[in-house]
Amino acid sequence: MTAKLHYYQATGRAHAIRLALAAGNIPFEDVYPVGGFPPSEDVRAQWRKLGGNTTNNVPMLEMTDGRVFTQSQAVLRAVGRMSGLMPSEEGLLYLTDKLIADAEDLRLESYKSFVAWGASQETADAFIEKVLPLHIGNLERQLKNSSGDYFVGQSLTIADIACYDAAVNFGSSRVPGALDQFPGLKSWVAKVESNEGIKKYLASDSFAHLMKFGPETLGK
Ligand SMILES: N[C@@H](CCC(=O)N[C@@H](CS)C(=O)NCC(=O)O)C(=O)O
Repeated sequence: MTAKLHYYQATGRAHAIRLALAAGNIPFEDVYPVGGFPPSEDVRAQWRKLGGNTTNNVPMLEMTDGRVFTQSQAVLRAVGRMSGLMPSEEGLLYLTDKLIADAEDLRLESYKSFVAWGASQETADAFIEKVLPLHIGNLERQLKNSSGDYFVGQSLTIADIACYDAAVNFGSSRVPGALDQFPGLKSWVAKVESNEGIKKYLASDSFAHLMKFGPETLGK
């Protein structure tokens, strides 16, 4: 038996969780809604039954021992604790939480700029020209302040995974070249991708078959 990650067949809000599971060597399988997107009322009812929330339940991680985790940021932290990707020192915990929130700020801005989901071309263009560079620059600034090659010192933590997901899946995959002005982040991206578990996952069929956010999401 393996853990089940309930979400759409897309990167979206589940992807940092997938990367953390991969880096932490926690086997998992993706469970997609029958009928795809948008989910049917039956699917939503199943998610509510399993996750318990009357609002949003996916991404939702169902563990082999029956525990079910919802809310992407909380799921990411839970996986971080299970897999040793969460720092233990108090000061480093604050920094980790703060970086996860910085990543979420970028993700929220990115979601606001999807032309296919109703954003104006003006909003999409502002994302490309101003909003994304602002957020990417803020990440680069903090990476420079780190005592090591990763955001929180010398080893990979869930802060790196959250920032990687935001900078790449919600940033440079939508705006190719977005990291070109940020050499520190560019070499850090290569480091994150060289993690054994992440490298294997990014080369897998499971990853290849996911819908990713590309330049077309910005009306280009
Ligand atoms: N705050 C939640 C938001 C979850 C959310 O908005 N999920 C979207 C997909 S990205 C959804 O379709 N949820 C449907 C549902 O759970 O019923 C989280 O971060 O997990």
